Amino acid sequence: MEPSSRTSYAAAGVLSTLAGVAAAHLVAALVDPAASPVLAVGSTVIDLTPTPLKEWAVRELGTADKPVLLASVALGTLAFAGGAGLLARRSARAGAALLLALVALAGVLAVTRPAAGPAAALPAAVAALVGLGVFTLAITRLRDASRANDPSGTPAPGTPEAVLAARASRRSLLIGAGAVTALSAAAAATGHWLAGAGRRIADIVLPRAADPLPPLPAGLEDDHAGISSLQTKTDRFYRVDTNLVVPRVDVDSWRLTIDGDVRQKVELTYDDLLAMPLVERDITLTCVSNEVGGKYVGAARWLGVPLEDLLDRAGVGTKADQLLSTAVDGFTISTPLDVVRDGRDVLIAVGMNGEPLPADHGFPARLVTPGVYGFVGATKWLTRLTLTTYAAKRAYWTKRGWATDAPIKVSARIDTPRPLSTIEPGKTVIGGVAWAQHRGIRRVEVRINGGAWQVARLGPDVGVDYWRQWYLPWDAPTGRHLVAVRAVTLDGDVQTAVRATPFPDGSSGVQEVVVTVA
Ligand SMILES: Nc1nc2c(c(=O)[nH]1)N[C@H]1C(S)=C(S)[C@@H](COP(=O)(O)O)O[C@H]1N2
Ligand SMILES: [Mo]
Repeated sequence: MEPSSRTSYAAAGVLSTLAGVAAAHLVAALVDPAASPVLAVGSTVIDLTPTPLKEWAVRELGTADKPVLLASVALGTLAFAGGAGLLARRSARAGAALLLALVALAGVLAVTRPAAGPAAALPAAVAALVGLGVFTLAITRLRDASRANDPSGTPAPGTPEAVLAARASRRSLLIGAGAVTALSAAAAATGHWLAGAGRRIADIVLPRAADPLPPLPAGLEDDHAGISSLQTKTDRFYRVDTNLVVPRVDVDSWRLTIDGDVRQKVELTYDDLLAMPLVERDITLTCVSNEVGGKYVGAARWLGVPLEDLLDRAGVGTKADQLLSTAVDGFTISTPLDVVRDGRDVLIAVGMNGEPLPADHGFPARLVTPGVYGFVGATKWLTRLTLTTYAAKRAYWTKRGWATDAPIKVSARIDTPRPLSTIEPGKTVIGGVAWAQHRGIRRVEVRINGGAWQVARLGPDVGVDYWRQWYLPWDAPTGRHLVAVRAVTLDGDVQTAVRATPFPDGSSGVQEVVVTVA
């Protein structure tokens, strides 16, 4: 066989897999977007990833962790597909069997997802049909082509007829491959477009709060460049979740159900929810994976229905000790019932910074619980609230060893100067944000080169559930300096210097940055 033949067989495996995956993606868009093979495999990898590896990925890759994972799954799949193609050079049946095994795996994973419906197997079935169809066709063509080059075939090798025949068969193979690629791309793109259709978020007009908050005061960022803005812009708000692609919820068929230990089960449509009295609250969210000085924290104005109003409608029983919230994809979060019922402003939020929640942040509705890390109180794409017990049900992260109750630890962050930066000597400021949600910040202190803790000036007070901007004017002398910061809560708790990793209930320690003044 000619040297290019191995490549051709491997390409046949890869192309037919691409065709199968693309067709499945299109069908998935129509029946159940998350059942698309790539997503089903990727999501399972996420769920099975051990906690230390996940922590590493969040730390080292940040929000790039998901593209990296998707690319790895895609590369692994294509390598496997290429292998199946090579195998088919010896035995077409063995190659096909290998591909079928790959599809079967994706199918099983799609069907066993927590939120999988009866249609979840359909995309894999289509992948098998299309993928194996293209594969069989391609392998048959390749065999014919190599037979045409074979000395035993007609016409005799080396004759002009043979050269022409070989060229023609190569051309038809290339055209076939091109057609498969183009059709696959079209199918995948259509699938993507379909999955994004429905009532568009941008077309939704939210009602106003019954008692709207005044606009926020001017923040320190106006006077001191580098300090995080008092309100985080929605498109700059950190995003943390287990989703490879965020759920696109069809708001017209979406329901919020409150069940479990309640007097009566309550079911609300999106419009029912919007018809309830809405409130506005300024609340800062923090992720438990945030390292000291990290960026997984953001402050926004949320519009929503007080959770208490919904619980009152349902009538909470006496047995429950946790509020188990479930997202549309089956992801779960447990929030201690005594936390959500202690009078704090827990919301079923529908709006963020004056707009409907974007898909990334939980459209159509999410839970917002001030004072606890996101993994115990900020369920996005919320669809069910179940009053139950910790003995009966364990949530996604609880099953993986993370804390059941996780109040946010007091923490201060230096935004400016940047770590390891070089700044000019003379008058400048050291500044940033500090948070201790639901306890509030009394004081922020800065220490330069191990000297005394100096009290920083604070920005506007937006309430105990919100972060506080701070700055310390500094006449920076030339040299290398070590700057540290810590915060003190309203109830006098001083941020500890004792370091803790994010696992299992949040990081601690004091941030120190090295700055060169020259
Ligand atoms: N459905 C769902 N909700 C979720 C998560 C998730 O993985 N899935 N992650 C939680 C975590 S760990 C955090 S920190 C917050 C982050 O919210 P944000 O992405 O809007 O900043 O969402 C929480 N809600
Ligand atoms: Mo988180």
